[in-house]
This record gives sequence, structure tokens and C-alpha cells, in this order.
Amino acid sequence: MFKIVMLFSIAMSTVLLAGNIEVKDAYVRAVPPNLPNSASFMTIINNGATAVDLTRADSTLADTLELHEHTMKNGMMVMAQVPKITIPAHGSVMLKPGGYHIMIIGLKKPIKPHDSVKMINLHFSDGETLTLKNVPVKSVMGGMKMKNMKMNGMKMNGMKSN
Ligand SMILES: [Cu+2]
Repeated sequence: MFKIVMLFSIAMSTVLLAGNIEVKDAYVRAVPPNLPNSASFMTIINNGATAVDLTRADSTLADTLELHEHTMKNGMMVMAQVPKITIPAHGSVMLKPGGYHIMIIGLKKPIKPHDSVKMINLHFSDGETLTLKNVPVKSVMGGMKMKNMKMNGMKMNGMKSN
């Protein structure tokens, strides 16, 4: 089991560097063609001695990219836009389903599993911009449990009310 996990993480590791910031394992969630929104997930590592904020993201993929966070409210999973995602000094933040994510709103074309997204720009508070290139599109639903699928439903409802 350990060996399998190791191989998987090596295969998925694509590390990108700008200043003290490193991004690895970035991917975009595949969505059915009728859904206008998706999300991107990744691990952001800060090798510097001061905290750095991810302040903004953009891409040719969609009109709007927003920084979002999922939280539990009265036992319900809700998501909301956040002004920034802080990566602590000598620390990391994982953007993952059910937590922080980069919301992709108004896809200009459908994204399917095994496609890749040409580029996503990440803008940081230290003035650095990191361009993720050929970000893989992955089907997140496949590996998820029933409980998480319900969360996804709420997520889409949440988007419509925005
Ligand atoms: Cu979101």
C-alpha cells in the first residue's frame, strides 16, 4: 500500500517555483458539459520567512476565477469567496475538495477528464505571479463517497444564488 501511494505522488508531482512560492499537484476538476463552473486544487508551499497571500487568479479558461473556501455552517457545507489565501512562512496550504479552492466561473469551453488547461495565473502579495501551464483535468467525483457528492450538489446551488 505504501509503495502504491509513493508512486502515485511521484507521478503527480509537478513543481513550479516563483520567488519563495512553490505549487505542486495542481489540477482542475472535470465537469459535465452543461455545468458552467469548475474549480482548481493544488498545494501551495511557501519557502520564505514571511507569510505570503494568494490574492488573485486568472485564466483564459473562464471569465472569472475566485478564491473560495468551504466551511461548515449549521451542519451544512457552504462555500464563500475569500479575499486571500494565506500561505504561512515555511508552511503550505492545500487547496482541496471541501476546503480552499480556486473557483472557475463561466467556463468558455467544456473541460473533460484527460484534457489540460493551458494556463492559470496565480498572483501573490509579494508581487510574484506564477503561471501554471497545462494543468491536468481530473475527474474528482470518481473517487468520492456519497457524502461528498451531496456536498457537490450544495456547492452548485450555492453558486446559483450568488
Ligand atoms: Cu467555490
